[in-house]
Amino acid sequence: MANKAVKRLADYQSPAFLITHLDLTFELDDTQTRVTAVSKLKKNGTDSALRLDGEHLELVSVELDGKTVEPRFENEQLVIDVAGDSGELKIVTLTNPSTNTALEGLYKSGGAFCTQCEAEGFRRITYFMDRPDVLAIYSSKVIADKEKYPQLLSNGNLVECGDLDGGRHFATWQDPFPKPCYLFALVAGDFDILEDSFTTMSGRDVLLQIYVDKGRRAQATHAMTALKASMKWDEDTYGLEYDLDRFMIVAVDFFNMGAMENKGLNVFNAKFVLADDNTATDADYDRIAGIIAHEYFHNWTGNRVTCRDWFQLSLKEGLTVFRDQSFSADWAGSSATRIHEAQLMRTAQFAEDAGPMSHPIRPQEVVEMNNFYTVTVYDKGAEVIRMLHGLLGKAGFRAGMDLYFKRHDGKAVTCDDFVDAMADANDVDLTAFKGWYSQSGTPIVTVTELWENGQYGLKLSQVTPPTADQKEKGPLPLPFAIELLGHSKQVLQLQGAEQTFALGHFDEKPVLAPLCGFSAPVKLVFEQSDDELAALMEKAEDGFVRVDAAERLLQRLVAAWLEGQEHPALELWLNALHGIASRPLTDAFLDAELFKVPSVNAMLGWFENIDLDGLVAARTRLRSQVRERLFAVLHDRYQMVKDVKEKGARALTNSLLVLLAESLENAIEERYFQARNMTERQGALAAAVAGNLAISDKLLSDFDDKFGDNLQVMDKWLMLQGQRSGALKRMPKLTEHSAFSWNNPNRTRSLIGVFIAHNPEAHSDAGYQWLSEVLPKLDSINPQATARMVGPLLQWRRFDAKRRQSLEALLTGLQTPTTSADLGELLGKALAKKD
Ligand code: 7MK
Ligand code: ZN
Repeated sequence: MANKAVKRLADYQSPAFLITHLDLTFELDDTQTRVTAVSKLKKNGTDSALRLDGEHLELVSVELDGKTVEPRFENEQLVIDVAGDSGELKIVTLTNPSTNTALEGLYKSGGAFCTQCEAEGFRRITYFMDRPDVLAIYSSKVIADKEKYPQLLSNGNLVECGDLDGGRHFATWQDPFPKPCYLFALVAGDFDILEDSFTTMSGRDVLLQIYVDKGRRAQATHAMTALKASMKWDEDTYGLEYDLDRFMIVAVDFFNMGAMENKGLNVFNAKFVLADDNTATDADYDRIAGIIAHEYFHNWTGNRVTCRDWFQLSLKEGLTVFRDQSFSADWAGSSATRIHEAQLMRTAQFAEDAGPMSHPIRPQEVVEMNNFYTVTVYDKGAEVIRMLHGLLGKAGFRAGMDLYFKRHDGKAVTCDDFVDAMADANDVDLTAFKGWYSQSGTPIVTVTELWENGQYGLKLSQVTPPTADQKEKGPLPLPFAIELLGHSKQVLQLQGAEQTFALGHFDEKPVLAPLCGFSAPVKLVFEQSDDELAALMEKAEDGFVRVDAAERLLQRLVAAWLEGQEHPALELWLNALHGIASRPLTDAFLDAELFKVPSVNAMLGWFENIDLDGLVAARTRLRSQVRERLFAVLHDRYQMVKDVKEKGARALTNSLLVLLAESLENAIEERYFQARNMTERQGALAAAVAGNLAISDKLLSDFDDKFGDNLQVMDKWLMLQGQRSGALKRMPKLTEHSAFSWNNPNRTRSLIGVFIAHNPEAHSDAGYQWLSEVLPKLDSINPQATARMVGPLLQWRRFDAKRRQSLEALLTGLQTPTTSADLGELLGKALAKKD
């Protein structure tokens, strides 16, 4: 296995040199791109050894102050002795973009050149101090064939362009803002451009451009609208104005992640830019707006103020996710937005924290940085910021943000610097709160009701169980929002391990709605009666509480079923659904959530040990109970909403179709063929697949006929194929299908990633066998994308004895001399002996 050293937060040292300026020249060529990097160095201490990172590069020459030097290699770094206090270093290297299937550094995406440098991709472009605390002023001259690559882009402002011999041309860009190398970007290609402009709060005009594949300009209009709304929102909410004359977005097909906030030149996975009603669902539209906002917001939270080191990743990501979530809630939000955020936390994040990869939002040890772009750093990070926002209030939080920018603009800083700015601006002590940055794991909050002589109160206590990375835990301050049904709402601040709260006099014991709005990223233990849960499910004001109450009822029911017993929760759940479906419709988005049977993945979080077959059977049984008992009333509701041209109605219709699929085969077929947009079409198709209906084959093949030439849309098809019953035996054919490609991570994630995460067939002997063939192949092509797919397999210790044995064998077999550092780190952690 590729052996890479562990890096520790505790070992941080400031850089031995500063690089104040970097002038880059790219002579772009498919297989031999020549990069000339001229940097101005300044010693930053007494060490005279300049150590530069570099990978997959062919070194041509090194000159220091005009004289050729012979560098040495130490620990995979290029080392140059610099005698004086400053100097000018010129390095020439060659790189091969065509064979770069890892999609880090400079690579070809379709016919275009593009780059991805975060976290440590710049070292595949030239030898450099590839760390975020080295901030330089960049200029980049890009040279390429004019006919094939008419557009040459990089960060900042275009300062010069012109023709060269041999049919080539060039463009020179200058970025006036000092930046770390992970924010560098270059794109060269032949695109269509959607243009617009934005006038900032101080009256400057900014040119906005979205570069897309030829013929796709019209599909970028939603992204453009979202961009302008984001720019306005950041001015209105935080007083933050855009700072360059031009803002560019490029949509590319080959991209490992969602998008990237390179200064002035965001690069996006095309699926998060392009949309029209015929090809994108309502959820796609919302996701696009959220990601456009996220990358735009990074211009301040990430670029103007950046991270000192990669352990501080949540400084920019947790904060920016919180900002994009707030934007989405304001802009296009529904009552389900917050529920979806909570669901992601409770499924993916809680599982990550309970597994071998557990880490705090500020990790303390990292092997491969790519493995730490996690739901913990991002989404739990955002929950931590949300708690701060709640604690300080809107105005207090804004004061903290203002002070943060005043102190740290143009600098590379730490999470502590951020929390200190919040504390100082509000004159509060946040020392205990900082525990959220250093402690991993999910606190379990136990709620005990106190009810005596008409006095109602609560005792809250918390413990955090040990995690794979950290044995000792302490209590953390957390906001516990409650509603007393029919009475008041308030937020209780739990400060220590245990606290009691007196809540006043009542004639009858009130019904408690706990953890409103998912006010803290914690698990709840609360022996609330089944009847109270049913009441919350129907009547609580808070949407999250209603969906959570349904889940808590179902958890009791499924636990009983797994033991071969019955449970009264079944009747209560069905009655509550009946009540909701019979009353006048008030919130279709919320009902769309309530009329879903939790996925097997959601159920995994309910139990420590995974009885996979039992959970699959329980889910099937729940669905058939709903159909048998509630068909009439749910079908009435379906009839009522199915033709309403409104987003909430479409969401509710799709939930009802999935719930009733086996009884609605004809309606599903009709809806599929008469769909007015992709939300309806995909909803019908998903229902056919969820119900494993005979009609599925016909609909899937029609979808292929209609959309086979649009691979972005075909990802939806691949995802359904990956999820579908019988997927495993079709895999050889599916991977040969023209919509699939081993080299494109959108395709592999859709088919194989979804299969691993959502299809129980992955957990069969034949499934494990197939994965043992496919995963090494994927890893050799694209380590980062592969590492992001194997998460569910790392939970092997939670499965039954037979699967445990097979999974251990599968994971062990993946550890070979050619395994990537990315996958290797995950396997090593998952297989480590437990003490
Ligand atoms: C989101 C990093 C980038 C995982 C989720 C994103 C990445 C990975 C987008 C890539 C981002 N900085 O803006 O956070
Ligand atoms: Zn981000």
